[in-house]
Amino acid sequence: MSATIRKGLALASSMSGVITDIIGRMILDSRGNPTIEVDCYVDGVLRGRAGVPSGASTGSHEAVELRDGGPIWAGKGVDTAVANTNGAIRNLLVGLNVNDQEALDTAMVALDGTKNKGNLGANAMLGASVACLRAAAEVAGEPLWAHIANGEKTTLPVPMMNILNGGAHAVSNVDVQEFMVVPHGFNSFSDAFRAGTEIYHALKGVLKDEGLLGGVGDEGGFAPNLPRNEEGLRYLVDAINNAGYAPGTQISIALDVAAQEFCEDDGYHIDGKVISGSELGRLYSSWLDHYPIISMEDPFGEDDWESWIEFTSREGHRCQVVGDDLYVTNPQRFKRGIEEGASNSILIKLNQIGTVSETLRVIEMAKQAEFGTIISHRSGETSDTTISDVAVGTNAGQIKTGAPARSDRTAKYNQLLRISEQCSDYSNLF
Ligand code: 2PG
Ligand code: MG
Repeated sequence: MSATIRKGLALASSMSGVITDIIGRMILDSRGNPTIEVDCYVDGVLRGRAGVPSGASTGSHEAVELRDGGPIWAGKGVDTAVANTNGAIRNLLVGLNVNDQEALDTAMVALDGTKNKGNLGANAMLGASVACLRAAAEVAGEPLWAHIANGEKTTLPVPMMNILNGGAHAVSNVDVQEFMVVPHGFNSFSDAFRAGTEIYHALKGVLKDEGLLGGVGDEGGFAPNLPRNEEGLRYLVDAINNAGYAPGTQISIALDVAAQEFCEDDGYHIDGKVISGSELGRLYSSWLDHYPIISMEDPFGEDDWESWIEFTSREGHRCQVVGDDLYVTNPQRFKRGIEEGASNSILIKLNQIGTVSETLRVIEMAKQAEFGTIISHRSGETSDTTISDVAVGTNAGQIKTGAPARSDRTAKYNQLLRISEQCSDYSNLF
């Protein structure tokens, strides 16, 4: 045996899984705002790196994203969060074993000591948590999705592709934040993804013909001004037809209304009118009658439980009703939603709660309650692709990660294409 091989074997057998360093730094996200990147070193080697996303239409009950405030970076600096990563979090995690994610996350939660992660910052904590997760998979020599699955069932998710952007993600008059196509009538992820992408390009043609093609929104979808929100549904159906697919059987529509953004004290401000939660619910019912919509996210404000319950009990049988700002991936809020029948599905965002372990527990809660689960990006993203592996590894069934354009969005879809070479099971839920 050569000396080099002997040295290599000795090194491998001495690999303990001990975290030897945690390094946080500022990087820019897809909107040009500061965010955090964290590196996790195990036995002296860089094994895991994570980039932390950031929302624009954030729920007020989300865990705290620590920003510096002040004049620099328009208040969005992350120097304090980076200092927390390189100080308190590093001190806590160095010396612990990377394989026990639960222990690492529990220790961080205890160190933070607040209910909303306001002390260390959910952005700092999530960066460290995901960097450790990625490092553990690397040390184990497993693909991340397989490491997360830990022997349980895995599937490629149905993609929800946001091809027309409005709300807080676009400079337009459209209130509804996301008009998505859901290519569900296919036998593989890659066929579904191709169809959704063809429709994205077909929509570009439809909007161009109407003189409505301008820029794109934060998630890569087109961002036209429209006379009424319903017109967005019409254009999506036109694009589905023009691409040669069957609306309803092969391709359906999902909306993220993000209604909190237009929910005021006097009611919901939509299409230039002010209406009640019940009236808004009836508007949605008429959309459900006329368009192939299979999923409605955040149809009402984050604390308007009554309207959620009324709508889910009337329409939950024909449409997925998804809580995002309503639940903020928080087990307490989600428990209430399950008990009261406020929705039948939940959107999962790691940075809303701040650690990997807590996220996985909420996904488990959803499965127990037979709720649908959608793993989601944020409107501000990095090149990090962890959510793709989380979607496969937890058998979540659905992912939403924007348009099939702009590398912050395509990074996630491209990772799913890579995973599909190894894991061919496709979740065909609808
Ligand atoms: C949402 C997300 C992602 P943001 O509302 O679901 O699309 O947007 O990250 O701005 O909250
Ligand atoms: Mg949402």
